Amino acid sequence: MKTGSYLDGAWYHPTSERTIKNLDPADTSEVLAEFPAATAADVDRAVAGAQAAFETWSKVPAPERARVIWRATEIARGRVDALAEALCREEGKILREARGEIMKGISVLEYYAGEGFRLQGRTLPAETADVFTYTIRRPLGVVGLVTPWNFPWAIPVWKVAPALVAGNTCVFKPSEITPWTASNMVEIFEEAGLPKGCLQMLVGYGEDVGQAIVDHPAIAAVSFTGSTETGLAVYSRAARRGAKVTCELGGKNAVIALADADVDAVVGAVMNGAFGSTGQRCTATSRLLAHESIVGQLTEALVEGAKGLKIGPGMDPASAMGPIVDAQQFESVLGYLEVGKQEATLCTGGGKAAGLEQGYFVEPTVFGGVSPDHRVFNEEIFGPALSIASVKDLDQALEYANKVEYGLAASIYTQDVGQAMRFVEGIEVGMVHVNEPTVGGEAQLPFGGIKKTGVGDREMSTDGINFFTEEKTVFVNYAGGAARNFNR
Ligand code: TXE
Repeated sequence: MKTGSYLDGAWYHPTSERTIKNLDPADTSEVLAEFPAATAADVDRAVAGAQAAFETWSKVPAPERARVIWRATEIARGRVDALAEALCREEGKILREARGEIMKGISVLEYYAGEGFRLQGRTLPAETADVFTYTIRRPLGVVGLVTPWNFPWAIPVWKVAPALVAGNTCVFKPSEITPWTASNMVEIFEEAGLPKGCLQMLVGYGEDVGQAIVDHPAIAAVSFTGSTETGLAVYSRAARRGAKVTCELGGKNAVIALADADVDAVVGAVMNGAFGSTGQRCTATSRLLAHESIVGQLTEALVEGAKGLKIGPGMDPASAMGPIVDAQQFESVLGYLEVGKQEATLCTGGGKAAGLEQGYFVEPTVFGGVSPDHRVFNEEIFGPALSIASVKDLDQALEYANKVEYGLAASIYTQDVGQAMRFVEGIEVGMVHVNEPTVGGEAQLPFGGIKKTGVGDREMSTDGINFFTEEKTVFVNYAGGAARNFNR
């Protein structure tokens, strides 16, 4: 395992006093590695190296840049098991989910390798004869990428790949909780032949290295994923100095089940959405708004499902749900479970998992009788906790679903196409599902949300390329010097 930062094409051990202890959340006596923490001073060096690299990388033809991404895809494909194991051990999600995340990142790499052959501008008609007008896309320069721990492979990949293929160079700060997986990604790009300085990684703390990236005058754009509180602060600081910013933040996603819903399908989707990845997904299903005629039946089935989930270390093939990522998140989730017990009805779970005291394990938890003024209805818990509320019709479901300050994903279960389409129109989110779980995104589709979930361009798809480029509009007058007519 590489345990440092990566600067100018070499692994680098910062000499700061602080270290970052990488613990196994399934067994906190297990220290996986210690990383020396990079500091704000290292950001200057990282930016200088990235600026130098930009001079050559931005001039490499985009299809050639794409081939580097393609080689990274192939290398990653050859080491799926090792990547998944590292992810499982440092983040905690079960091995099957970790593998799924690695495969998702590989699809994103494939997609952006293809985009290198299509970095297209637009050709549009001019108002004047003999004038040719079109646009071209140009990279921004050095970009800053700050990522969270919950998808420590997929999120870095979906920022780094479009940034690089578009011709930018990157200063990347992974979450201090998951530096092992981040290092594995950097190693893959190194082996793929990415020139030195194009991807600078600093393993360090948010308030130090993260802040210095956000504030650095030579960083042209900041792409951030994390909490709403930090993200909004990042947004205002970076925007104030004129940088381009995109932030993907929290969620409080609802599944709506109307009276005619396929109950088994709802149960499957909610089990996956609420408890998959231990609920630590921005697209997690944290609310079920069920029609009053089926709310009892659904609650019963979900409670039974939650009780049957085998909790345990992600590396154990028998485990269906792993631990919470670290001590701080563990305390925060347990705190919310206490809040839920005070304000709603605890149907199952509600605390630490018995017999698993060596790690940060909590029980899958279901709250019933939740009302829209409860905190567990409104706030992102980021753990395996589901809040169920009863609704009388689609209008009320929409009112409840839209009441929260977030707007990432939502889903409806119904056989009535008219109701489904009214939901698609009325729901205030960035990603809408019909008869599908709230979780999931695909490389070629825009990913992101509205309200306090996001600001700036969507990620993945061509939107990822748009964020990491500027469009230049070109006017070519080939009329032999005749003046254009501006006096229409
Ligand atoms: O996020 P932070 P944390 C939510 C979720 C979770 C909470 C806290 O609710 O409970 O956030 O998670 C860096 N300037 N989500 O503490 O603090 C930090 O080092 C610049 C939802 O991990 O936002 C890390 O690399 N950077 C979300 C990244 O920001 C700073 C996914 C995210 O950290 C910084 C993750 C600063 N001042 C958490 N302070 C989702 N919806 O997917 C910290 N960082």
